[in-house]
Order: sequence, then structure tokens, then C-alpha cells
Amino acid sequence: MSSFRNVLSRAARGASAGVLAAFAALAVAELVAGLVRPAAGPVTVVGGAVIDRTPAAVKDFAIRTFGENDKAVLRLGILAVLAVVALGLGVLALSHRRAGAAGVLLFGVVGAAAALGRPDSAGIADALPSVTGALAGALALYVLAARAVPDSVPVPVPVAAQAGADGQSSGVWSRRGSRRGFLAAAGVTAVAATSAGALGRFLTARQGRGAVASRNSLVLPAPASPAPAVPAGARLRVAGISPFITPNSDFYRVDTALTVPKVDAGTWRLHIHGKGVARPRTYTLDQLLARPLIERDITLTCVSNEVGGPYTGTARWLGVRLADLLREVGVRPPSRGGKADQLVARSVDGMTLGSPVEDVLDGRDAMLAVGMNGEPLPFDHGFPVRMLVPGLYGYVSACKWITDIELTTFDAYDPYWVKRQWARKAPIKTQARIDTPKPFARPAAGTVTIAGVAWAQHRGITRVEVRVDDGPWQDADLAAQASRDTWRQWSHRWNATPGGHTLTVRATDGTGAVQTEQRTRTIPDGASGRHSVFVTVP
Ligand SMILES: Nc1nc2c(c(=O)[nH]1)N[C@H]1C(S)=C(S)[C@@H](COP(=O)(O)O)O[C@H]1N2
Ligand SMILES: [Mo]
Repeated sequence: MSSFRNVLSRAARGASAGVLAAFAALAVAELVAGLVRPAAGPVTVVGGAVIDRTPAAVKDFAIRTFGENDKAVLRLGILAVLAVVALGLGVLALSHRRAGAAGVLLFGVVGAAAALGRPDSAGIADALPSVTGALAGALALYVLAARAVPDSVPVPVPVAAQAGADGQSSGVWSRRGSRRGFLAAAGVTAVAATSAGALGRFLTARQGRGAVASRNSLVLPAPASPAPAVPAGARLRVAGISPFITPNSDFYRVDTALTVPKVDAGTWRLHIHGKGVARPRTYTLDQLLARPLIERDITLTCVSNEVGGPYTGTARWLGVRLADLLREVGVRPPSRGGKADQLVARSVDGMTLGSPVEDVLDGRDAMLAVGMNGEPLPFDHGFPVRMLVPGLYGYVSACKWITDIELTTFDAYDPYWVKRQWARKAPIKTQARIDTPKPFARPAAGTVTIAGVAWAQHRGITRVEVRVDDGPWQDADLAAQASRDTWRQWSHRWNATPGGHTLTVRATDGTGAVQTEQRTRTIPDGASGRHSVFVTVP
């Protein structure tokens, strides 16, 4: 019994040595990342590598299931895997100290490889956080494992070697094997690691301060071309309907960035170059802001949005007309002999998104946006500058933290998502969504208002119809259309009768095409099908 307990406490000490060593490794890595480049931290780079290698279907599942928490879930997953491996390495280190320490170093190699393989890697220095972290972790494990050897297997040391100055023996057992020795070493490791981690966080926060200050001091100029007034009838007064303008704090966020890029507006640059660019040019933010700005209400939609899903929103965007910049550097549309048919936008974190040059130059309000709903772009939404092309899903148009525009061809280059099973071209599909009643709601019998939004950006919405169960399609009341690039609210009064009912909606776009009934997945170019909500009238 007592030997069983000994084995248990031995294993527990091994395991805690492993976990502490892993903690020390991550903390030191965090500190070094704070000094070198926060985005080069091991959890961030490994997470980024995992995101890039995740099959499209799994990624889509993650976005669907965890929504905006997808990144937190990934981080927790990585930490959980690390914790389990650390437990194992700690127990291993009790009997094989070198092997345990080597195991920790191996993780450093994985982290370093991930860091150097990131598209935004700043070179060899990016390996430093992982390497130094692993060295610290290996050392910690080596030292802790030595002290974790339980009392029942004492290490005999010649008495003379431990004799004090007065010749008195201080004991026959080495302190290495004592429980107190282990606890002391563990305590020192924990305190040192916590301090290193805290200092790392502080340094990281400080690095972002310049960007935060540059955003706080940014004064957006008034638009030369203000947004057309939203017609009074564009906003329906129905409880539970999506507001016409989505507040920034509620605006969906979809991207691959594990740490949101904090770009300093003062040092930000946009480089435009590539095929058919007669005069390649680099712009500063001040140069963009000095140009006439346009202001437009535009609904942005994510290709990962399922039928009835939440990844769509409307904002009042302020920005530079992209077509003007492209013409200035000599770009012509393919239909007028231009050499490039694809515009590849690249972000500071190495994301690439490709849009058809023809669409960008066809007169629509494609822009490099600097403002969102009256304030500079929030960091989450691409500060200082992002691209928007009305009518195209975000992944083929809406590059956040943009820093480079390259004119090329669809034949010559596949951007990030296209390399991962998504379509090269992806105009937004016509969709109508029921916002109220909610699925499985229990509205009282009598008049119930069914309402929601419908979108078919750049084609516009001309009709929305609602059907109850297998009944006839009935015209919903349409709110006034603000523009064909925005969604349109609709509502329908229904005389609800007791029982279970399926409510279905469909929209017709400006070309007269009725939203298809055909259900498709989000991959490769957006979900189609009609939104239904089941309710029970008690
Ligand atoms: N740099 C960068 N830009 C990006 C992405 C990204 O992952 N990285 N995701 C795109 C996708 S898929 C969409 S739907 C929109 C979402 O923009 P939002 O997060 O501001 O709503 O950004 C686009 N721009
Ligand atoms: Mo998206």
C-alpha cells in the first residue's frame, strides 16, 4: 500500500515536473516573442500552421460550431495537447532525464519550423521564441526530474562531502532526492516562469501601443461623396429584426489571424505592382486620406455563412475608390486589353485574396476602406486599411490589414483559399434569412410578424416571399432599398394557428432570378437553399 502510494507520488511529481517545464518553456517563449515579434510565439505559429493545414470542411465546421471563438478553441486545444505530452515527458524524465529533456527540445524544433514557415515570417529571428523556450523547458525538466526522485530511492552521498565547517554531518542523503528539494525547485520554476510570461505579455502589449495610438489620433476626413441618404422606409420597426446598419461591436469576424495584427498607421504602406501596372507605386495612409473619399453602405458576407447563418453584416464604409488608384498606376480592365485579370491583395499577416480585375473596374464601389460606421476601422476589421468589393464574398475581396496589391492572372496564381478547395470566383448568392421568430419559438396564436433580411449584393433584392408549411408563397412587405449593395429588410404578418409550422422564405434578385431551393454546402462557392424556421403555436 505504501509502495503504491510512493509510485503514485513519484508519478505525480514527474507529471508536475513535466507541466512546470512546459509552462516555463511557453513563458520564456512568450518573453522572447515579446522582444522579437509577438506573432512569432510558438502557440501562435503552430496554431497558424494548423489553421493553414486544416481541410476546408473542418475549418468550415469550426467556424460554424465555434463561431468567433474558433481561435480560442484552437489555442485551448494546442495547450491541452501540450499538457498531455508534458505529463508524459515528465514521468519519462524520472527514469530517463536526458530523453525527457530531449523531448522538450523536439517541441522547440516543431515550433521553430512552424515559425519559419509562416507566410509573414520575418526570417530566422522568428525561430528564437520557440528555441529559447524549449531550451528553458528542457533545462527545467532536467533539474526538476533530478529532484523529483522520491525519498524511497535516496541517493547516498559520502558523509564527508556534506560535512559542514564544524565537521558535523548534515545528513547522509543528498538534498536532490528530498521532497523539499523538489518543492523548492518547482516553486522557483513556477515563480520565474510566471514573471517571464508576465513580462512577455507586457512587452507584447507595448508593441501594439504605437498602433493603438495611431488609431486613436486618426481623424477621418469628410467624404467627398457621402453615402446616399438611407430612405426612411429602409428600416422596419419589428422586434428581433437585424438592424439595417450592424454596429461594429456586433459585426461578424472571420479570419485566420490568431493574433490580430496591430499595424501602426504611420508606418503602413500599400504597394501596387504587377502585370500591366505601368507605374508601380507605394502609398502612405496620409496620401490615401488626402484623396477624395467615398462613403457607402455595403453588406459584407462570408462564404462560410450557412443558409440562415450569422456571417453577414452591413456597415457604412469610408474609403478610396479602388478603381481610381488602379487607373492612376496604369491598370486597364481585361475587356479593354488589360494584361491582368486577377487582383491579389496581400495582408501584413501573409493572407492572400484574389478578385477579378474586371469587377473592381466595372463601376461598382470597390474601395480601400479606412472607416467603418464613423470610426477608423477596428483592429479586428483590418485597421488601417482593408479592401471591399460589393457583390463578392469576403474571401475573394475583403482583404483586411492590406499592404500589397499585385496584378496578375487567375492562371498564374492561386491565393490562400483557392489553394484550399474554394472557388476562384465567388459572387455572393441570393439569400433571405428569417430573423424572427427564432427556431423553435412558441409564438401565441393570432398575428405573428415574420421578418428578416435578404441580400443579393450588387444585383439587389426585388421580392421576398414567405410560405407557411406547404401553403402558397405570399409576398412579404419589402423595406425600401438603400442600394443594391445592401441587404433589404422584409416582414410578413402571419395569422398563426395552433400547431407546429414550418416557415420558409425566398428572395428574388434584381435580375429576376428566384433564390434556388437547391441546397449546397458552403464549399466551394457559398451555400444555397432556402431558410426555414420551425415554430410551435401553443
Ligand atoms: N487578412 C485577412 N483578410 C481577410 C480574411 C483573413 O483571414 N485575413 N478573411 C476574409 C474573409 S473570409 C471574410 S468573410 C472577411 C470578413 O471580414 P470581417 O472579419 O471584417 O467581417 O474578411 C476577409 N479578409
Ligand atoms: Mo469569409
